[in-house]
Amino acid sequence: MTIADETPTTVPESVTDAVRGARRVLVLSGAGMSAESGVPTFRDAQTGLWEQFDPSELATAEAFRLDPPFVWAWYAWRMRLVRDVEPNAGHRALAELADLREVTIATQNVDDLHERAGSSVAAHLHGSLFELRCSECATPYAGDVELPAEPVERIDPPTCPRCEGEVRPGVVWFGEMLPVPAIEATERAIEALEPGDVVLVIGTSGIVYPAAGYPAMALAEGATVIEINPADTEISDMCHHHVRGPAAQVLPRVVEAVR
Ligand code: BJW
Ligand code: ZN
Repeated sequence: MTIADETPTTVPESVTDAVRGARRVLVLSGAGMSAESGVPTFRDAQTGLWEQFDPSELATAEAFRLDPPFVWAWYAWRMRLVRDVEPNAGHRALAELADLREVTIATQNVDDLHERAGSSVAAHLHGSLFELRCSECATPYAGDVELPAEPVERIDPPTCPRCEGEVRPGVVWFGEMLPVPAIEATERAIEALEPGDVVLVIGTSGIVYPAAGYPAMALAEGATVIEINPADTEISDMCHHHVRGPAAQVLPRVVEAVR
């Protein structure tokens, strides 16, 4: 669900107090973080050409193996979409928060909007749309890629100059291992949390593991866990605080109160 609610969201004082009192802030972000930039969330109804396809069935190595041009066209369209949008006020607020507190960002997002807002991202848990590699020999691919201005049903993926295998996006599909450095960076950030530190769980439905398990791990370290999401999620119950509003509205208010 993409929500750009017109109703101003109130950020409770308990939330701003917690962030103000924290030494470290760990940000665990998901697709809702980029919704107000115009990037549909992962589980938003697919539109147009991919309408009748379940995104979790497209985001698999099996789907790519069965029909590489179909899956590649979906990713080429999403690369184009992300390239053409801008970070939102939520991304910018988190970049500013790093001047005020020790901030670590571990994102499930495969876009680069945190970085383009000025944040440094410790972990891209599900990889990146733009880090292409060969699906056969894993050689990184740096060649040109055609990104369609309009959705196209099938586009042949580029081929690897080394082995002629098909090039794939550098994302983590279901059933694939997450990048070890990303897991390690996230686990280190969680282990470094102390009571009084804060975890902001922003715009994730909390259903994809291992990322969905990180808020519980942070809780066990004694951190205060705050969910920022317009909707209830699988992990809402375990969070200390919920701010039921869109990230691009809520985060600037949180950071303003800490400034
Ligand atoms: C807003 C908003 C606004 C809207 N502001 N918020 C343990 C238990 C059960 C299963 C497993 C398990 N461990 C592993 C598994 C299997 C599997 C898994 O978790 N399955 C579950 C679905 C049950 N996990 C894996 O396979 C992972 N690999 C792995 O664990 O390897 C080891 C292993 C292998 C095999 C067997 C066992 C272990 C890999 C997971 C890879 C996920 N990849 C994807 C695709 C990436 C490429 C692509 O984008 O195409 O990553 S799936 C997709 O979901 C994408 C996302 O990063 C991820 C999470 O989605 P997210 O961010 O939560 O988005 P949405 O759309 O779900 O939610 C958006 C939220 O935003 C909503 O809540 C809205 O309300 C909110 N919102 N507007 C704030 N303005
Ligand atoms: Zn290759």
